[in-house]
Amino acid sequence: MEKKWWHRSVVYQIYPRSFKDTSGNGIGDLRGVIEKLDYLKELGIDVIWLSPVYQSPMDDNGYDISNYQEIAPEFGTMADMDELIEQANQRGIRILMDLVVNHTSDEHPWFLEAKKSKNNPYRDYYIWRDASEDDGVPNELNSTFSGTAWQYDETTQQYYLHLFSKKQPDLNWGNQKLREEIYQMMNFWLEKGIGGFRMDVIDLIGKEIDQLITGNGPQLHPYLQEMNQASFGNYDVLTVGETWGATPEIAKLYSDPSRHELSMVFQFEHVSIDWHPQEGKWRPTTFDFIKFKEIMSKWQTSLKGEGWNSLFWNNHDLPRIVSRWGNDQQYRVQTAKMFASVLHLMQGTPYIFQGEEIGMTNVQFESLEEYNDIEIHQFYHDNLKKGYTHEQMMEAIWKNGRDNARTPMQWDESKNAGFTTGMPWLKVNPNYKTINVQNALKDKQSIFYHYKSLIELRKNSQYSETIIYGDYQLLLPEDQQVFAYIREDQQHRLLVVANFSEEQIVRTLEGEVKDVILSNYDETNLDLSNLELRPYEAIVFELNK
Ligand code: TEU
Repeated sequence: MEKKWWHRSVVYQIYPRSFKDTSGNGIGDLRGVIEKLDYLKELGIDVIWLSPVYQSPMDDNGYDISNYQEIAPEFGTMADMDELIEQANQRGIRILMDLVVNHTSDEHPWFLEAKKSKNNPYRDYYIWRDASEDDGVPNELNSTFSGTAWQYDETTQQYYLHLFSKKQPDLNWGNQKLREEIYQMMNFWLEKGIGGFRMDVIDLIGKEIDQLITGNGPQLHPYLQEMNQASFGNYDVLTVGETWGATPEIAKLYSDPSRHELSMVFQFEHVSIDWHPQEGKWRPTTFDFIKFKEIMSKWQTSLKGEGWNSLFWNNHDLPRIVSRWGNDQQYRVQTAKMFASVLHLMQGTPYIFQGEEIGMTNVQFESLEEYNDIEIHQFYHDNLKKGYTHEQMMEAIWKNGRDNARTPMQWDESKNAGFTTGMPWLKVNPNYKTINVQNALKDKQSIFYHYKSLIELRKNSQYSETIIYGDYQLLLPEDQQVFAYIREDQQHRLLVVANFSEEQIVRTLEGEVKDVILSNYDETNLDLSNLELRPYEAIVFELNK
């Protein structure tokens, strides 16, 4: 497989609204990102994925775009954006823009035109259908944010499709003119020197609505090949698709280099493992550790040589990993480091979501009003109608609500965690006095420095090639507490062992320890035949070959 710069990269996701506010309006901004570039350089990442900063009515915090080539005033100006790209590039950091082209805002000029009349030239940029025979919605498709995916438009007496909120009408990718306009817009950004795109729900663009096909439609891959040819294929950039329905076989279609589509995709099999098959995250089920290891390992082995993995625990839609599957109280530091080690030594490109590197946790707001996320509010109301109780929904929101990830970044122990001098748009997690960047940077044993070491190992050590390209093998697949795997190439044999439980346990593993590369406890046991593992202990060994 031809080597690419992004095989060696570590990406840091910024949710700009919650990162750093410099204007005092309570909303993070681009100048805040510029201000913190040196912090990110210190961590060692070399790519930033910037969640949307384009002009938007902010119904879904920027995932509803009304102008792809303007910056939302609350985030700054295009001059700030240009400066960010340049200042980042000077530090060897590339910027990935979030490409949200499954839908626009209903305030995008295309949609404002489209809804004027049935024969408006922009009508066909969106998806319109007549009412069904019984005068109801055209079909049974639902929105990801609950309820029907169809919204009636009085003026033209037709419904339009929205797979997310009704302020996010879906674009009709079957329209060639629309596709060309999008490619031109992508080239506008590529010419500015960005490092690539993260592509929002890209698996939906090939949809066949009348056959009720949304994800993985028949035209999806032809469109991506066309997009590649008309835009980013002419640049040396990273492209990562958000693909909820991807299996390894599907992921290869996107990321096999010979197909000229994307660099890699985000798959979600592991992160939806404890969600109800139909009702999703609002009805959490138990976490099946054996299945979890099986899924992680399947992705490691099946893309080998034929595609590329992206590695992540968190993003702006998911709960915080330490709270989700670890212990965010007594063992928060050990847990955070354990999850980091297990992920960062796998094959693929790791992604860190802002705050993960200091072990930020989920939040529990008392009342629904304190939450901002549109998905939380829509599901709360719809599920109550379906028979869920208030208590049940609040529990589910505490566990899996998207605002867990979106509370402001905790910089220091000053008011509002140093995020803003104004009123933050979403309340700061009350634990900010202990969990913050200032404390993390002062303490050489902090989670931050553990991440830094992992990045250093991947990018700049004698083990780099083994970590990036080595083979993967799962050990102890049936073990209920331990996640252990080998990474190996001709030079090195690495063993990663992690205790996913709060118990002190002993295991027997094969091999002789040559070196301890990294661990999350002070002293490490070296005898693999009698390996004691403390709560959430994770050790990375080099073994004799
Ligand atoms: O997310 C896609 C998506 O399907 C999520 O809404 C997800 O299903 C849900 O939050 C479960 O956690 C992308 C963006 O990442 C998300 O922020 C946007 O709201 C959505 O697309 C629409 O653009």
